[in-house]
Amino acid sequence: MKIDQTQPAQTQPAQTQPDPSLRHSDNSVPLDAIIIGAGFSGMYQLYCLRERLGMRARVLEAGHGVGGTWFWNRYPGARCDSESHSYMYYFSKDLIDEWEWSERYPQQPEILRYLNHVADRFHLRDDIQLDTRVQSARFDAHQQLWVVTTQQGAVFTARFLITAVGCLSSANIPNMPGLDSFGGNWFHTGQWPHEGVDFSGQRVGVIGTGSTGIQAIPVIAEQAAHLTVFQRTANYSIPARNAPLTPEFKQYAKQNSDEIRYTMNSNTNAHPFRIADRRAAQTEEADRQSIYEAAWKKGGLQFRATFDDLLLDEAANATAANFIREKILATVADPVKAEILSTIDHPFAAKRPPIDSFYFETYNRTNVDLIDLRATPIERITERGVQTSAGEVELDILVFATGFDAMTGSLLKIQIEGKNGRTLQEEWRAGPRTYLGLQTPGFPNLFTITGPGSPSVLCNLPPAIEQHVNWITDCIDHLRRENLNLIEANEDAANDWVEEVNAAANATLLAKVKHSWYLGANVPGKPQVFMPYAGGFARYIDICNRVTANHYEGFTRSR
Ligand code: NA7
Repeated sequence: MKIDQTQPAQTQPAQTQPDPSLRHSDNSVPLDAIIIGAGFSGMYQLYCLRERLGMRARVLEAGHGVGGTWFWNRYPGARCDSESHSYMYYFSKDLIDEWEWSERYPQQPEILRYLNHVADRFHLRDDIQLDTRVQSARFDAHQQLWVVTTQQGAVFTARFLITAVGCLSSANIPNMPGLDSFGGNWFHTGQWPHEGVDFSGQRVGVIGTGSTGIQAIPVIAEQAAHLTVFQRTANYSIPARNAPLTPEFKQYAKQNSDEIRYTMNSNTNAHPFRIADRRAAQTEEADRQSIYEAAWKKGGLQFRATFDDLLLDEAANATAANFIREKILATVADPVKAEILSTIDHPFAAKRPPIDSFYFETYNRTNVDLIDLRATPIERITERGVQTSAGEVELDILVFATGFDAMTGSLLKIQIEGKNGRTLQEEWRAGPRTYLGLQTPGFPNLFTITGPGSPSVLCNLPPAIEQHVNWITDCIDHLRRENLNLIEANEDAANDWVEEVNAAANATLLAKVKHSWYLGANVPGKPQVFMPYAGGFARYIDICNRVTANHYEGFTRSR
C-alpha cells in the first residue's frame, strides 16, 4: 500500500491566528481543551490547538518546568538513544533550521534546553501552568465537558481532555523490605535531584541494568570510590559511538530534513534509517559477521536494522545475539564478570536494546563489582546497605535504575472517570483496552497521546508524537467543522484493536519475553498484556489515515 509521508500523517488545516483575548485564566469559562503534561507531546498539542485551530487550550504540568521526561530524568549519563537529528520536532522548518545539536546522542541538559527553546519560541508558556498535578478528571455527560481537578483543588472544565503524560514517567521503585532503614541516601533515576548527587569518595550501589543503568554505570564508576552493580537480567548493549556532530553532518541534516522525515515516517521504528532488506538466516556466515562487525563499529540502534528477520526468527536472532555475546566476552577481562554479563536469557532486541558508552569496559575497573541477583537475590535493604543471599554489601548511596510503570502508570495515577461513572482503572483492570491507542470506549473526547495500543515506545518517540498530535488535531477540527460535540471509540473497534495489537506482537519475538516492561511484567500485580503496537509505525500511520478517510470508522461522533 502506498503511504504519502512527505507530509505529516494528516492534512493540516489552514493556520488560524488565535484570539489573544481568549487566553485568560478564568476557570469558570470552559476551555476547549486541557492537556496534561508539558513534554514533547503536550507542548506540540498545545501549539496545534492554539495556532492551527485557534482554540483555547491549557497545559497542566506537575513539574516546575517544561520538558516532561527530560525534566525529571537527570541521572548521570542521561542521554537519548535516538540520534539528535531525529529526536526533535519536524513540524517547523524554521525550528529545524535554527536549532543546532552538538552530539550524535544529545545529553539530557541539551534536550531540556531544546524543549525550553521550543516553549519560548512559540510562546507556549502563556498557556502552560506549572507545578500543577492533575488528580482527577470526570466526564460530565450532561454538560458534555471534562471536569478536571488538580491536587491544589483548582477545578477546570474543557470540551476535550488530552493526556500527554509520557510512556515512561511513573517511576518503578521496587518494594524492597528494609528500604526505610537504609542509613545512606537512595535515589530513583527518574526522580533525580536537581542539584545532582556527589558520588566522590562514596560506596555506591546501582540496581538495574536496563537502558538507564547502562548509561549511568560508567559515569558513576568514574566518580565513586566503589561501585557495586546488582544485575537481575543480563542485557545486550551496542556501543553508541557518540561523538560531536561535524559541520558537514549538521548541514546534511538541515538540507535533507524532508527526506529524513520521510524515512522516519515510512519505516518500522520511526528512526532515520531503514531496516536492511535481507535475512540473517539466508546470509553466509562470513558475510553476516562482516555486516555485524560494520554495524558494531558504526554503533547505535542501527545494529538492529542489519537484517529484517532478527525479530521474526529465533535462529536469525541467535546470530546477532551470539555476535554480541562474543563482544562482551572479548571486552570484559574478569571471566566471572564476563560470564554473568553474557548469560542473556532473551533474544536480542526482544526487550528494549540499550546502547552505551563504555558500559562493558567499565567492569574492567578495579572499583567496580558485579552481583548476579539470579544466583544471589536481594533479601532486604539494611541500615548499612544491601543484603543478598551471599552477604551484605555496605553502601553510602543506592541508585534504583529500575525503570517505570510503563505506558499506563502515569495515566492510572489520575482518577479518570468516564461517562458511565466507571474509571479507567476499572476499565483497564485486565490490561489497557484502547482503539488505536487514541481513545478508550466510555471516555468521550478523551485522547491519549502515544497511549497503550499505539507504536509509541517501539518508536523513536518524537515522530510518533507528531503523528498522534496531528491526528487528534485533525479529528477535533473535523468535529468542529461538522458541528459535532463528541467522539468516542466503539467497544467493537477497541476489542478488535486489542486483538490486532496482540497479533502484531505475537508475530514477533517481542511477545516471547515474559519479563519485559512491554508486557507490564516489571511491576508486581500489573496485568500482563503486550501494550505497544508492534505492527510498525508506517503501517500504523496508514491504518489511522484509513480510519479518518472512512469517516472515523470505529468511532461514534455525535452532537
Ligand atoms: P528498564 O529497561 O525497565 O530496566 C530496569 C532494570 O531494573 C532492569 O535491569 C530490571 O531487571 C531491573 N529491576 C527492576 N526491578 C528490579 C528489582 N526488584 N530487583 C532487581 N532489579 C530490578 O528501565 P530503564 O529505566 O533502564 O529503561 C526504561 C526505558 O527508558 C528504556 O527502555 C528507554 O526507552 C528509556 P529485569 O530486566 O526486570 O530483570
